[in-house]
Amino acid sequence: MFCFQCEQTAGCTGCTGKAGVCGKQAATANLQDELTGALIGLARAVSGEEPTASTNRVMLEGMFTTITNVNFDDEAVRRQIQAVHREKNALVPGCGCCSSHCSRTDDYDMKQLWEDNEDIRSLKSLILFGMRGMAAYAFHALMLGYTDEEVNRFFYKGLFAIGEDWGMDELLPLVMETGTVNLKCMELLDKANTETYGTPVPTTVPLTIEKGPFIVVSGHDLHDLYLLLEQTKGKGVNIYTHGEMLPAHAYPKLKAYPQLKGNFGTAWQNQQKEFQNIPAPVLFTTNCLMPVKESYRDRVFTTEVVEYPEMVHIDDKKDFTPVIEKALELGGYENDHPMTGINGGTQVTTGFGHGTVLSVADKVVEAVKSGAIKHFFLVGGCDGAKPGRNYYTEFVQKAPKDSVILTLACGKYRFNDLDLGEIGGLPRLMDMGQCNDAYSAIRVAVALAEAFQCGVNELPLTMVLSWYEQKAVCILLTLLSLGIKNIYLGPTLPAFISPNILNYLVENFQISPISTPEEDLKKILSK
Ligand code: SF4
Ligand code: SF3
Repeated sequence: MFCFQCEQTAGCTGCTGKAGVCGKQAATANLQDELTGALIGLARAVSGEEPTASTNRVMLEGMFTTITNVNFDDEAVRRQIQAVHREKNALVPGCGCCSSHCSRTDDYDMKQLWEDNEDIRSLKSLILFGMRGMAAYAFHALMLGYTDEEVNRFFYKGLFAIGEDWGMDELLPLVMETGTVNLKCMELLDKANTETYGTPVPTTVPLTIEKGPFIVVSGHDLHDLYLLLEQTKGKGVNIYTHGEMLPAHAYPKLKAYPQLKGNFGTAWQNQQKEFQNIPAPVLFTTNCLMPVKESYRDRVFTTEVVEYPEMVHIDDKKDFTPVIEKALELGGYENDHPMTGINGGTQVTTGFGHGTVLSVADKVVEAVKSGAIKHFFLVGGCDGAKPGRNYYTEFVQKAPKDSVILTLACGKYRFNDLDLGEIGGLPRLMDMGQCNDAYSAIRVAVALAEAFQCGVNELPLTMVLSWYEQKAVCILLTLLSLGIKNIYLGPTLPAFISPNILNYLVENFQISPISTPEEDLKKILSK
């Protein structure tokens, strides 16, 4: 196996051997490569043909399946490969058994990519991993009935390019285009989420688990949460969000369910500790699922493209009865069970998306003009297991009191239970939502730039990002495609960025690896 798509990759170079650091076995990694190769074959078949809704769905599911911490199940990946082949055969019937085989629609062998020149491999990896992240967002939007032709089309274009013998000049613009299309995709998902469930409103979320049966629901898919809320109506089963599902509490139509009570635990990398002997089932709708431990292996359920060997999978019919029955059987805690965030806080807040922040735009602009707010920091992105991520907690703690911290994605669990007080009538810490809600941060930045009649890079705004998996890759590409400079990135730089490509990013976008909170704050604030 070879895989270097995430931040915890072995030795900061690549996972090889029997299994990856995430627990993905070599056989699964190889099958995922085979799946990606088949998707490239599908992209080849699509050039000249019209993909159908079913081709698009198979494309999104296939790409989503290969994201870190999503699918550990060989059988499931095999089924995906077969589905891709079926789609290809439907598009170009007879191509596979043609007597004058031209190899035009053949599957691609991913070894060719992994063994390519390191700069080409780097650019193609940026496109591929960025598209994997984007596929998850497009999939969530699709589940709510929203889809976009330009977004769908780009997957074929990008994958086709990966299979071609192209040079840096042809690949670099495609890297940027991945970012541009992902902005569109995040916008689509924002529209899907807010039109379906309402505009998020500031919401306080308790961390205590009330006594009695409950279900923990993890991942990014709001539609799955909605279906679960519907199916648990009047059943005496409470629902707690976990990880990236936390921002769901802020959507009016989800918030309206009385059984949606609070949030369980912290970021994904703590799940093996936090789920130990948990008296409730856990439902995973997306990443980040870690290898399941013995003490809770009878209570993990998966749905959508998440699968893990021997865990019960809820299929597309979305009948969550087995999860609900498990909750009733396990019974939950006997008494209310207080839990805290990483820093001992007993509640967190969320719901500061673009709708909320822009509704008080006058207040924000006034606070900047009066000097009450001197700087904005977007401290957001993924959390992770490797050491060095305390940087983000310390950064937030050490940021001057006249600065506002915007945050999003699961990296916020490092500091979202801290009480940072208020500034100009606004909370100093504002959670904008999931990673895809980077769209909100962009909307706010653009609106501020308009209000101050300057470019986004001239605003007193600094992005301090943490990455782990491929969704962070597509978001980073979006920010770069918008020309946003001076981003601080950590905890380490991606292994798939070659020294030459890094130089390019530093020269053109002044990306900096994080150093220490003190040094970085000094550098940022002295500008
Ligand atoms: Fe390694 Fe990350 Fe790939 Fe898992 S996803 S095999 S940890 S690089
Ligand atoms: Fe987290 Fe896995 Fe990336 Fe949506 S849940 S951000 S790491």
